Amino acid sequence: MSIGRGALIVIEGVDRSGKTTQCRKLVKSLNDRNIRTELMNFPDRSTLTGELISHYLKDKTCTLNDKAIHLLFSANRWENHDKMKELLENGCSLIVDRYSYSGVAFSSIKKNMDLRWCLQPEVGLIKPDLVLLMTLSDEVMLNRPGFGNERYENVEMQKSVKEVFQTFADNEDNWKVINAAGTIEAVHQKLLREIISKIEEIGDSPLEKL
Ligand code: T5A
Ligand code: NA
Repeated sequence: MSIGRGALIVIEGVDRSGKTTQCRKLVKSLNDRNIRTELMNFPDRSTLTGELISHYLKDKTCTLNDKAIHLLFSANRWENHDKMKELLENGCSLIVDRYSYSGVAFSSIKKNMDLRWCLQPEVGLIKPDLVLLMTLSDEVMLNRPGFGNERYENVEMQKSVKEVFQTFADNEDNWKVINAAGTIEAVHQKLLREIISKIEEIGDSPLEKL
């Protein structure tokens, strides 16, 4: 495979759809095929903004203005922007566990939060070459281990988030919907196929911005 720039691949989906499980496997499979790839995830809880975000998610009594937490999630992506750009330009592909779309989906469904306002702080971040949306029925989602521990992990909110994601999938370029209900291995193979064909397609096309 020629050494062009890396591809920016984003995995989105409701909570517990298996994003983190799949992202880890994808990075391994791509590196095994000599496609240099790194894993990133948002929120990145290891940074200063990430610590605040993690506290907000874990402690449901913590009150924070909805716009303020939205901007923190966005700042958390901007903190990683330069590093992402450099890796991509140096030929390293990135598998990213959640990105701006989670930011917009989870905030815009809140009362008095406007979708257009929510999109603004994301403008200028690197545009993904491919967004893979993992979908799951409500029943399967609720039966996955760990659901319900953090803020936002409730059925009502997840249903609304799902609708926002579907709207993105219907209207944006480069989105593919993947049924996440199969076995881990079956879902992995579907995702891997899409990613490899995207990497072959992008060649040396310039990075774009949101
Ligand atoms: N958020 C995020 C915002 O509000 N704004 C933002 O800008 C961003 C980026 C935390 C929250 O932050 C919100 C969204 C979230 O509510 P997070 O840290 O990504 O985001 O959330 P996590 O809790 O870490 O991850 P999720 O709940 O989203 O789970 P995943 O990653 O989708 O699922 P995963 O891989 O951890 O798997 C869940 C369980 O299911 C099993 C796994 O073993 C695991 O036990 N599993 C399967 N079981 C059966 N069949 C399969 N195919 C399976 N795949 C996985
Ligand atoms: Na996750």
